[in-house]
Amino acid sequence: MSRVANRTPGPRFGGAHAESLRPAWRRLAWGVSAFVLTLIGFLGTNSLRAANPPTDASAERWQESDMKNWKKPTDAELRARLDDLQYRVTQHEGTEAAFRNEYWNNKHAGLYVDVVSGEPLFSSLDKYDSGTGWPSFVRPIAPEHLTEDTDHKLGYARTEVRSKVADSHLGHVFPDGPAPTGQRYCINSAALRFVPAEKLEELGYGAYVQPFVEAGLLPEKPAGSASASAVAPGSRASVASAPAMNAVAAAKPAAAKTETALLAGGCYWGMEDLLREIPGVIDTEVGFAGGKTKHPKYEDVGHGGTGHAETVRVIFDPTQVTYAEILDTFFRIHDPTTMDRQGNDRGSQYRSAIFVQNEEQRAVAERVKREWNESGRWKAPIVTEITMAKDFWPAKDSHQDYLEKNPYGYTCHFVRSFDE
Ligand code: MHO
Repeated sequence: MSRVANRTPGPRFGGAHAESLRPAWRRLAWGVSAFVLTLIGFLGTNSLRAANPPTDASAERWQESDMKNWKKPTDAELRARLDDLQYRVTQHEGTEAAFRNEYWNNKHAGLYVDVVSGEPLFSSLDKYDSGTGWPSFVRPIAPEHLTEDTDHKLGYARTEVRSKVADSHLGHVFPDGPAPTGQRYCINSAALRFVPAEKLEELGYGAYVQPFVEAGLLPEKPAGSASASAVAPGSRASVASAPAMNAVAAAKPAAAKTETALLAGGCYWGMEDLLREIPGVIDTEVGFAGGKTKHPKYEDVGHGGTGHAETVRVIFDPTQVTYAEILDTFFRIHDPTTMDRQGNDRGSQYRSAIFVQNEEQRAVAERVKREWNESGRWKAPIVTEITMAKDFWPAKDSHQDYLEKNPYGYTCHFVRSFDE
């Protein structure tokens, strides 16, 4: 489940070392608005779609020039072409349910286009995790692709966002987004169609490829290029995170190089919820490590005896964040001084552990642990286990990104600032 994603820093970490916790009121406010809008979504439609993996773009090739003379289909045609939810959202300003829509958690690289006309609207390069359960972007692909208008439907002013050509209702924009724009484009998945980066060219969106190339997510265009032979062999691997195939190609796909950290610090979904916010973290997954039992289930691990600890696998880009910086956050988001215990959760499955991938990681882990012990920030000795990683067994789907799916779910984790 390796996902090469682009992430804008989440609200809880301003930088690699920052420890600012998203203020509780803000989390609550988002939670409440998510709940209200979810309710509206429920009342507004009875055809909620389950969260599916991103669908492939339609085989139809899009043409920018067609947009000039584009005519909106009749209402009857739209009803026939769109599913109920797409029709209700785009044509009647509907709102889909939070967390139960196609793209809120889509981390693949690509373009989001209007479901009706195919006009490009948003890029994964501008997508971030707002915690609301709707796809959120810091900006549109270009301002002229949208129209914005203020409405008062919920009793207060909101700025509605519509697509320029098809005039589809898309969602709203709020002024509480992260840097660099401070904007949060909160968009309904049902108004969008996702075109994966590697299909852009083929499906008529070649003009939008370049930013993905610059981000190291797509190879340089080989066709007609003098440098084609130098780029082609290994560069496609940059999308799939595979190693470069030869030295020439290896010069390019630096962005594809990822590193893994395996960290245990109590209930894994609470740990994951904070680790995923670190800028430079590409993907997280919860599971079990440090024990012997093969294919362990959550229930087995909970009964003890498997030796496994609830663990988060963190895939990160070492050009953006170092292993030591990740460990620094690790020592802030859980209490590493309680043996086989985290808060109310007791048992060896809740122990504090760093499962290192190699001797290099072991040396870094030992050093960071020592520095944290010597800093005296924690008032008792740190008991974190540092052992060589063996197997990592992913937990069931419902436990992945659990606190995103269940914003009010149990957690005992938070970021300590230690008044620095
Ligand atoms: N005390 C919590 C722990 C959850 S965590 C995934 C619970 O039983 O829900 O172990």
